Amino acid sequence: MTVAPPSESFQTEAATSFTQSIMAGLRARQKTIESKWLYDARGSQLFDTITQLDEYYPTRTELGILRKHAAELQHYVSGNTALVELGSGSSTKTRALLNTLPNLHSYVPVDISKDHLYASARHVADEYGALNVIPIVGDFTGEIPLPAELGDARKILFFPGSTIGNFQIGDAADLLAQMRQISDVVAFVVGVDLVKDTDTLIRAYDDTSGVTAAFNMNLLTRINRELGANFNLDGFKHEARWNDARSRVEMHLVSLRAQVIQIFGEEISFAVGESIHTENSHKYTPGQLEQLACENGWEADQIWTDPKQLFGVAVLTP
Ligand code: AVJ
Repeated sequence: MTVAPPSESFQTEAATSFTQSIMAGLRARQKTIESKWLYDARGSQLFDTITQLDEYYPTRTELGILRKHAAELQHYVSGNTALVELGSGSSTKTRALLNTLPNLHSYVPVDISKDHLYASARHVADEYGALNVIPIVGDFTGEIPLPAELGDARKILFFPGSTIGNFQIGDAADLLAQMRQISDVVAFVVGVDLVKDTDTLIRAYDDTSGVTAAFNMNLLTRINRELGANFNLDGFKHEARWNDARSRVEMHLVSLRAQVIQIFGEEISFAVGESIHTENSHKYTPGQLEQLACENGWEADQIWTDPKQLFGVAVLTP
């Protein structure tokens, strides 16, 4: 498999987009940073470590569900069928599908973090020699530039990891509606973390070993490195909060004192206790997930869960 590096223009555009997003977020009344920026190379490594933590149940639980049920997806594979994975980091869960669906013709991982994407795409290509692996660097919240070589292949969309939970409900609805516009989709497999007791949820986002704290704080390191800001990490702390009204875990970086940071010659001030809101992880009930799907052009064909109902994998059909 030959994987052409992204063009120079893509990289410049990405840098501008990052700058604009960070500046807009830090100027907001409730300071915020878009969670997609968590995943630079270091952030992606830290997230891979998070997935192994005792407290962070979603990855292993979803993997167990996929290993138990993936064979049922064979029903959707016939002739030229492609697995299109949205937001593939290490494609760890992908292997549960690729191992069980040997007749897949292509695998198309789509991710914003190009280095991570290309590395994991090469590993998949090496492991699954007969599979046509076509990595696409892109932000799946926009138009996905699916490769022309897919032609009229039937597509199984794969959106694991409860990444849909990062989206505000309205944006999640828009994403489902957008995915519904992709041609020749026969199934859309979506992993979603389910509502549960607050203690379990908070522990999953504020582990005792501090890996999630490092993941969140890495944003400030990235902004210092890439935008020349002067955040002093000792002046901030990671915080995970349960927002019951919005049914979501929120990650925040809380200022421990009144302080001012400089970025691009602009001063951004923080009151003591003021936070930068860096991520939302929305939690659904199976019923809420089914309703969201049905309102946006899909049928909830099945929702597979684990015995403790911690996590759900929905199989949506057009
Ligand atoms: C990969 C976005 C699904 O929201 O649970 C893990 C990211 N953030 N720990 C999640 C995350 C803190 C994860 N997603």
